[in-house]
Amino acid sequence: MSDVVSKPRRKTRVQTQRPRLHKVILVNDDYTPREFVVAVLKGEFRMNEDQAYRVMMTAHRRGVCVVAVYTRDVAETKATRGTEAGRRKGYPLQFTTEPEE
Ligand code: TYC
Repeated sequence: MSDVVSKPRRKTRVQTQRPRLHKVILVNDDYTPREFVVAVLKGEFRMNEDQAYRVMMTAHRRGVCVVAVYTRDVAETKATRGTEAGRRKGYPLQFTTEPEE
């Protein structure tokens, strides 16, 4: 029989990783009507009129605006749906995604 007794490890570190969040970003363009952008933000991102108007105007003035953060799948799905809503009407509206730092 073996007499080797190994010391138990003093600490087992259990680390639960949170999923990295991804930003959905609204990109300005010169053609999509403001009211349409507001309607897409309300329909796809559960914003009220006031929130949607502010986000639209921020993108309009600054070029881009972060709309919201989600897990990667949700962010990509919402960005695609928003972009497609514009394309169906012939607008170049664009939503992109980017991982949070
Ligand atoms: N710049 C557009 C206009 O003047 C409105 C607009 C705002 C379009 C934000 C896209 O992400 C956007 N009609």
